[in-house]
Amino acid sequence: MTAGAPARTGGPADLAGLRRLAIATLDANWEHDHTVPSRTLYPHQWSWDSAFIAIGLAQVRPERAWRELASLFRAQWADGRVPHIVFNPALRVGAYFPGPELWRSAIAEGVPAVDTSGLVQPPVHALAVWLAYRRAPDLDALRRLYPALVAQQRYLAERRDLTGDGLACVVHPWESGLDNSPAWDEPMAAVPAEATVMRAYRRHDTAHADAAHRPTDLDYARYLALVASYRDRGYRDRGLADDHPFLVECPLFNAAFGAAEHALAEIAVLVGADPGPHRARAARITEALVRRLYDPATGTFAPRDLRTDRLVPARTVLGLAPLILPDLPARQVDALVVEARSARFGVARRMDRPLPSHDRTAPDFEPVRYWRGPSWLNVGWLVRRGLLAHGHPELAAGLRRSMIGLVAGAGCHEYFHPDTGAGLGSPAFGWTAALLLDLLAEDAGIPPD
Ligand code: 2M8
Repeated sequence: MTAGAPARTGGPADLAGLRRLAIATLDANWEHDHTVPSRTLYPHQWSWDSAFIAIGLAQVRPERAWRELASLFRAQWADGRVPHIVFNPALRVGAYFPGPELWRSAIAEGVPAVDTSGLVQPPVHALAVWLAYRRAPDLDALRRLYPALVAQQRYLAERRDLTGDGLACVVHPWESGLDNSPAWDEPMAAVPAEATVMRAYRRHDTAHADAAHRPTDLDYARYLALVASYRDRGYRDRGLADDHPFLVECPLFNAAFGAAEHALAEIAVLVGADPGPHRARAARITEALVRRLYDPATGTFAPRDLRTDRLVPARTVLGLAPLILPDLPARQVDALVVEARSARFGVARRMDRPLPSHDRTAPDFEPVRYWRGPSWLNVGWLVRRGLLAHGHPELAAGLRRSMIGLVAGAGCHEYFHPDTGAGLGSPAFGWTAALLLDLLAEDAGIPPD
C-alpha cells in the first residue's frame, strides 16, 4: 500500500469505522483509572502517553480523560516531578522490565504511596489539559490540576536547569520519549556498559515485539547503567553535573516545556490566577531554545550534549518540535518548514510516505527499528500543530491525511514502517487511537485550535 493515500480514507463510512476502532482500542486499554499504552508491551501507566490519551478521551469519554490525568498527578513527587511510569501494584512481577524492584522509588524522599520510576517525560501535560478542557470543560478539574502543572514546571526549571541557561536537561534517553533515537548515539557512547550485562536480566519487550524492531542489548545495558546512577543518588538532582554520564538538552522536551507555559497562561485566566508569569517564562524558554539548540548551519534544532557542550550531529524529527511554540521567530519557523519539506522528512500537501522519526537520507536510518526511522503519530501530531500555528494549513492537511492513512491501512499500531506504512510494535496502542480521534474530530466541525 502507499501509506497516507487519501483513497483509504475517502468516505465518511471509512472515517466512522476508524473512529470506532480507536474508541474500541482505548476502551480495551482502560484500566480502572488510567489507560495502558499497550496491554502486552507497556501494561502500566506512562506519563506522556496519558497526556496524549487524555486529548483523545476528551472527545469520546470525557469523564475518563479527567480521571486519566488525575491518576497520573496523584503519583507526582513532592519535588514536582511527574514520574514517567506509575506502576500498577496488581500486576505480577516481570509484567514489565525494568519493573518497580529495579527502580526502588521508595528509597527517595517525597514519593507517593504507589511505586513509580524516578524519571520524567516531555511535559506535554499542560497542553493536554488545556485541549481536554476545550473539548470537555470541567472547571473543577482544571482548578485541581493547575497547581500540579505549575509544580511540574517548577521542578524542571529549578532542578533540571543544570547550567542556568533557561532549558531543562534530560538525564536518560527514556526522558526524551524517543528512547533509541540516533540523537542519543553520541552522548550514549560515553555511558560505560557492556551488552553482556543483559544476560543477567530477562527483557520483557522482546517477548512481545520483534527484537529487530526494538533497542539493542547494548542500548538496554546503558539504560540500566543510567537508572542505577540516578537511583543510587536517591534520584536527587543536585550534583548531577559532577558525575552523571548522560545530560542533554533536548529540543522536543524543551519545546513541550515552553508550550506548557503558553497553555498554563490560558488555564490561569480561567482559574483566576495571573497569566503574566507564564507568558514571561514561555518567552524565556523560546529565547533559550533558539540560543542554545538552533544550528544556523543546518537550519534545524538539535540536542546539546552538556558533557561536551556540543550539538549532536544527527538530524532527527526532534529538531522539528519547536514548531509547536507559537512565539518561535519567523527565521526559525521558515528554516524548520524547509527542513520538514526536505527529502529528509518529506512533509508535503500530498505526502507519498509518512513522516519518519529520523532523516530518511541518513546512513543510520533504520525503517523498522523503533525511534530510528519508523513513523509515530504523537510526533506527527505535534509537528502538524506547529504547521497550523505558523500558517501552513496545506502542509498540516497533508500530514493529517498521511497519519489517518496509516491507521486506515494498518490499524492502531504503535509505530509504522516509514515507506510501506506497515504496522509495527503493539497492534493496539493508546496514543495512536487517541490522537487519531483528535485528528478525525475536525471532520465533525471541531476546529483544530
Ligand atoms: C517507550 O518507552 C518505554 C520506556 O519508557 C519502553 O521502551 O519500554 C517509548 O516509546 C516512550 O516514548 C513511551 O512513553 C513508552 C510507553 O508507550 O514506550
